[in-house]
Amino acid sequence: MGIVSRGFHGRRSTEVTLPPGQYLVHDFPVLSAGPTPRVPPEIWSFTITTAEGARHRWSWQELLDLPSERPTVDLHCVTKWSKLGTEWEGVSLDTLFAGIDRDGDYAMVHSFGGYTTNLPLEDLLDGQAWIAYRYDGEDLPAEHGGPARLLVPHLYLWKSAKWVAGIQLMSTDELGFWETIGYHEYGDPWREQRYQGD
Ligand SMILES: Nc1nc2c(c(=O)[nH]1)N[C@H]1C(S)=C(S)[C@@H](COP(=O)(O)O)O[C@H]1N2
Ligand SMILES: [Mo]
Repeated sequence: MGIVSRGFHGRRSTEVTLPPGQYLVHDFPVLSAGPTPRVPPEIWSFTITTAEGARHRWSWQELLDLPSERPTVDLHCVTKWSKLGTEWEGVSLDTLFAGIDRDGDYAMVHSFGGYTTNLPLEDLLDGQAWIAYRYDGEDLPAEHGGPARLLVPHLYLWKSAKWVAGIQLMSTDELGFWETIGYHEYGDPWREQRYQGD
């Protein structure tokens, strides 16, 4: 694991530990597999579909009307950059899943533009994931997934789908965009699960 000096406080340095193979960046790289979709808030909506097919949909205004949280989290990209202490605002998936039948153990996340990524439902719950619409005190820029993206920072950042449109629950696991072409189905940066078989 890389030990990185985060800064100096008086004469003592504060050291932080990065996941294996990662290095620290201070800018915010943009990584998109295709063109940036422009999704006006009037058109944006977010839908949770249960394994049985029940649909729960929020408009942009309905999302904003839900209680929001302001997580400060570290980001770890599979291309090996990590960015620490990023500040977001968004709605917890716990809030969105309240009262919804959790009839599948797996989730496929869908984005405007066609991107998909899969993860276990339990990784979206218990304060681990948000639909984020503000970053660093500003509306989330389109290149970083605005108007809203999934933020699931304990997994490699490809799981944090930008321009998120919905989550489909499934009773069996299926693979998303990167997972289909060889990335790890789970993607824990601390276990360095970059590629299938890691
Ligand atoms: N819809 C969508 N979401 C996406 C991607 C993408 O190509 N399309 N790329 C993923 C990858 S590989 C990473 S590392 C992060 C990058 O987020 P950033 O561009 O805000 O740094 O978004 C993830 N979410
Ligand atoms: Mo990535």
